[in-house]
Amino acid sequence: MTNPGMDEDVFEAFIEQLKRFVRERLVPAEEQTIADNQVPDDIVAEMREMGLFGITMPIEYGGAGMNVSQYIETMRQLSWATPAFRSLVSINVGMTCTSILKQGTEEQKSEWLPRLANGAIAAFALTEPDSGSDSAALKTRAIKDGDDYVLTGTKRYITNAPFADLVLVMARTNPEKLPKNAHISSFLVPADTPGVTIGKPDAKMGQQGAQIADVILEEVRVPASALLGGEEGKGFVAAMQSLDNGRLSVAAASAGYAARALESGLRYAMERKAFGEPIAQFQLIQAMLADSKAEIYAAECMIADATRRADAGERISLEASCAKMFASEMCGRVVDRVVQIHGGAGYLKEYDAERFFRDARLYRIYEGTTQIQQLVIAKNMIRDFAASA
Ligand code: COS
Repeated sequence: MTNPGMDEDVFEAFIEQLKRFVRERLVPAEEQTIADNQVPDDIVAEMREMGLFGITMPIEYGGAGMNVSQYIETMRQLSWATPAFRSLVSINVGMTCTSILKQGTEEQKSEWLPRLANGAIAAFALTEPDSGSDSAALKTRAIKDGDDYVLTGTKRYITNAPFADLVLVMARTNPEKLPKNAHISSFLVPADTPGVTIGKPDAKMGQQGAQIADVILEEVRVPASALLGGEEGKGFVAAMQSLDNGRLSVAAASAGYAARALESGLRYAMERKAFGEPIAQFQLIQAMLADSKAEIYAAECMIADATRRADAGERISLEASCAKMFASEMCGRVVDRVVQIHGGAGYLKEYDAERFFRDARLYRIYEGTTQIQQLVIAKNMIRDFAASA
């Protein structure tokens, strides 16, 4: 059955309000966010007030009950502004909410979803120093001890770790690799649990304001009720389901940011004169503008199709990977052209093109590199072919 999500009229009014908020509040706050490497407190408070941290949580848990299409459209609109703003809410409303909703027990949903919808911040701790793309090789251990589990290990590049109230930790409940990666389980770990240390935020190429850091777990004792779903072995599937969702969010972020960059390229091309006329009149500039526009439109169409299928209840691993791969690579091409349109000015910090170029680079890496998306796509093609043969 198709998930109708939020009432369509209410959603449209919300998007209009969001567009104004993005242009009137977030874009002017970009400079400070980048300089401080942190979203300003008053902006976080306004984002909470708008309900942005709870858009996907069902209404009975204090959220807005958006379906996938609506949530992803919200992420696309938010991504007109510098990436830090989407980054702050996306782990709550995307990956963490998906894991808890799909795999959590009723008690876990009632305990965590209302808090997250209210603006408690979540981090999703899958990646480790020795396991990035090969998630199932993670080393963090969770050992059963009476009614508790004791977690030990290090998680790396964890978005929002410095601000997190809750860390969803993927850990091994079995030292051996089990079929379908059933050696992995997920744990809901409050960030203030004794033994949890957050490392210094990593210095990055771009996306200032979105912070990442290590999460170090030293004999962190949590009750068995922290085990997601109350059953060992569900952590990998939960992570992959969350990643399907997270990949759509990165696709939307790429499409939204590419549109912002293209607008700045178009404006510059209309204002900047060469040989006595605006450079937008030159066909080689027009080719860059047109290719960018067409590619953004293609990404938007892919995202719309994938999210519609997700709302119809289909498994969309292949479509999410196609959309993430295409949109993030496309965003890289668009920001590169926008630098080119700016010419020498495109290389200067004074213009936005330079930071668009640095910020966009991450979209091709996180939530699975382009190469991982290729693996997922091909794997699904082969499986579907074998099943239909
Ligand atoms: N939905 C539901 N179940 C899923 C699933 C999904 N999206 N993906 C996997 N599963 C389950 C299935 O049961 C699957 O078995 P079948 O394929 O027989 O149905 C099982 O998990 C094992 O999956 P798979 O065979 O794909 O596991 P691999 O160890 O081969 O996974 C990849 C390899 C590379 C796909 C995976 O490790 C991955 O996505 N890595 C990238 C991680 C990443 O994106 N990190 C970014 C940072 S985290 S924010």
